[in-house]
Amino acid sequence: MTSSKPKTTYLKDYAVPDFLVEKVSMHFDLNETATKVTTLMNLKRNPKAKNPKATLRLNGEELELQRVLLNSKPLAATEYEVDAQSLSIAQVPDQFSLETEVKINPQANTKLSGLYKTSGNYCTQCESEGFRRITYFLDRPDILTKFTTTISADKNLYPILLSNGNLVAEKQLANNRHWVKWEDPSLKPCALFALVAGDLGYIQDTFTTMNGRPVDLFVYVEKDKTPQADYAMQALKRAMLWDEKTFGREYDLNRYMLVAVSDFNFGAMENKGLNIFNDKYILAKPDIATDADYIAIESVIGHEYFHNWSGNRVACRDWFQISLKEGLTMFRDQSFTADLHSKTVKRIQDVRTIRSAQFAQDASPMAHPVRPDSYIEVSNFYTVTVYHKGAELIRMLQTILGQEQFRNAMDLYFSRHDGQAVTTDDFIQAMEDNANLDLSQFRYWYQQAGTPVVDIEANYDADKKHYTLRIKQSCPPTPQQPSKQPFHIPLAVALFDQHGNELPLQLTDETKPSDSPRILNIKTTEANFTFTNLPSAPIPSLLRNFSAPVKLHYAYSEADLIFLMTHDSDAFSRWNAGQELAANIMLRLINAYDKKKTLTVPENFIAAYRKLLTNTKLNKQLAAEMLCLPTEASLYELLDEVDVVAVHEVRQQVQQQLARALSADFLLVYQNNHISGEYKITAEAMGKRSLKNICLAYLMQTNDAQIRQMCLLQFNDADNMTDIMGALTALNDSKCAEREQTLAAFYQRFGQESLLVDKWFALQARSTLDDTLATVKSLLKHKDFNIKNPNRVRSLLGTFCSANHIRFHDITGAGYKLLTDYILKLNTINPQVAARIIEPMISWRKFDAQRQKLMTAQLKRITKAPKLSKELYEIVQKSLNQ
Ligand code: HT7
Ligand code: ZN
Repeated sequence: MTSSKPKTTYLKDYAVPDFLVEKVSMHFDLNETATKVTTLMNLKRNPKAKNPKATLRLNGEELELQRVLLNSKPLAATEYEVDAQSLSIAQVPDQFSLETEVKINPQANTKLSGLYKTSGNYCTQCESEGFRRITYFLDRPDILTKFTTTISADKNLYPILLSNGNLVAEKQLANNRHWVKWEDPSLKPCALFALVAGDLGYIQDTFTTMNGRPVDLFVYVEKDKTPQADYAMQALKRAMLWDEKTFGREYDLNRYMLVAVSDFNFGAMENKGLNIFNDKYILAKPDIATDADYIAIESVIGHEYFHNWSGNRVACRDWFQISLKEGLTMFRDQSFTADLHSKTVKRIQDVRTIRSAQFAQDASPMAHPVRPDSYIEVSNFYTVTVYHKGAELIRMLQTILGQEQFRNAMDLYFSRHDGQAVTTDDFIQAMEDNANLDLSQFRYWYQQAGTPVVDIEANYDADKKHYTLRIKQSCPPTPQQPSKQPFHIPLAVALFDQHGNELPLQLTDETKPSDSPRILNIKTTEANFTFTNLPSAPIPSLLRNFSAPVKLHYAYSEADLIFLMTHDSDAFSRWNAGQELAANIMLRLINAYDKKKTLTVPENFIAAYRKLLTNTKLNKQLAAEMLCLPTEASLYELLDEVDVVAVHEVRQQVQQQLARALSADFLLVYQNNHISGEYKITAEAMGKRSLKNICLAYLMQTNDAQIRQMCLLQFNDADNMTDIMGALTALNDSKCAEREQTLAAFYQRFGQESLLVDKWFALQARSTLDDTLATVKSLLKHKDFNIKNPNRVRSLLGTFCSANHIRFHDITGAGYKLLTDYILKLNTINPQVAARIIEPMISWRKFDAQRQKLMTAQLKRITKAPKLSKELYEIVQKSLNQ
């Protein structure tokens, strides 16, 4: 919290630490309101420090200091200084021990950063700067040290006491308390420290590593939830095996623990050997978790496990380098999911996120490079840009280097920097050194914000049989970066003849054709590529597999897009062509809507959809993806000024016209795929479920009583959550008795399952019915709404504001006011959550004048909050001033 203007931290000011920590021992005497934390560390001056006489300044926040001992001698109050952020000691020798004792209040910690209580258990969250809320320390990621942790607590209330590393001693104490000692042999930053204490249930298993070492695996959950932990355990074992096979990475400790908690600011945290998860990414059984939940659980468990190498053994030097570990680890978890399930479907889903959320961030006042160069509050930079665009950069490197070179370069990176805290430049350097490549221009991807635009024009010369692609790249200005250097863009290209044959690709200066598709490396603002030996004008397939995170402009005709939708040899590109076709048609209709013209979906588009529905050979998951129209958010990215109502109405109209024209086909596909049997998480079974549920959603657009009955039947008969949610989702935008009935039945049946109550809140928040704002207001008063639980806040308020554009952007401004009321409450309760849910309001410049006025009025209201958190200050200030 701050009353004065918060300070900005700049990458250019990075300096090595003045002191190093050789080792640290901590003791936690756990108590709900007054936990005593004793920290003993061995410190020495850093020989590389600029100032050999520097004052020792330890970070610390909301700590009650009890005593300080230097080389075992208590310091007098005059020998140190304490303020709200630090403990400073001016006179220290070159090498010494320092012991501090502080008191903290875990029960009052609603920020969920540091040590806090969740559902009766204790847990910690230290990344990025939570450790300083536990003890005074050099809380920066380039301080790597070895931790020993002892914990004492009431034995009945907290029988399980966990920390990083290996359990080396346990004993019984007086007053029914017990004591444990954990030793972590690895070097780690304090951000990876963890402690968990509680009355938890667990399951146990073993994984034998590629070198034959057994690792004991544990999954800890609330006591009655152990039957829901099996899937997580199996997912962990799959991740461990995959990382050995794909990247040659072996786990290093003897023990690996996962813990599920119900109050968590994020998805999960990769603490060394003791990963802590938001319980929604651990708990699963078919009548609780949807197919999408199962896939997400496996991917998040994989993500945290993969961090053991990318993030923990090779750590970040400073918090500007978050993408070094997050972009890389996200790329690794994306590859894991793609390998275990469908490569195409995974790619489609990831590209959707980039196009709707990341492109939006790149165009927003919070736009920042993958490696930001300044921040006020670092927790604001765990963003879709750092994670998802960061992962795209790694994917481009893999494309540029080729699979084999990339794997070798990864080996070099891991072995060169094992046990170090490094930078994204070090990562690129390893790529360059291994492949003997110059990637200096590629580095701009880390340094420059904004989404590059690639304009392509094609020309066919029938006499010479030449086909030329004229390519231009540009990048719009972003805050602090008015002009940009050209990026190194790998553009994957294939050419097709009229019959759908892929053509050999030979550039004019080449002696023979190369494999298709090929990568055109674009490094300048303008580049021409001329292909030869082409007997007729080809149809180009550009940016295949979304080979770079750019906006591609090429004037495809509708006929070309329909051709690619059916003939492109790459399934991703077939989906992409369908999306582009749909988006073009919808943009035309948005224009017509503004001019009050009738909205008619063209016949050729309906015919293309009919073809999709009647193609029984098409992979069902892909068919389901292809049937989804571009989201409202992705259409926003194609418009200079967003007309919320027009976008919504047009999307609705297109759905309705498709549904009416193709109702018989939708019904047949629904029936053919609505088959019962044992619930399986196979591609085939998931494909059937997603295809039938999307058909059901279309059928509901026909406003037919029989279809509503079908939804009801599916809801009542379903033996799995995917089908239950499929029925509820299909009914969700219709004012009908069946909707009321199923929503009530859902709560009645699952009201005790907190993760399902989240789904129940989210469903209602997402409904486009005109009374949703009122419903949300009343749900905020529901007995199950709890502002201190981030999942609940995200499911109700987060969903309403980020996924229900038409109701959130209500022209009265009531949605903005509601969000602001809660942001102001969350400002003190949990500023990290507040800073997430404010996002839909920060890009107010994209909207019409009236909405702009209403949003800015609410943003200004936030600036007047008496104790505005750094998290909100940074976002609101950037939103209003940039
Ligand atoms: N590395 C983890 C980041 C994280 C985090 C950051 C800020 C505030 C709270 C947080 N909880 C977890 C998560 C990950 O990417 O694996
Ligand atoms: Zn991560």
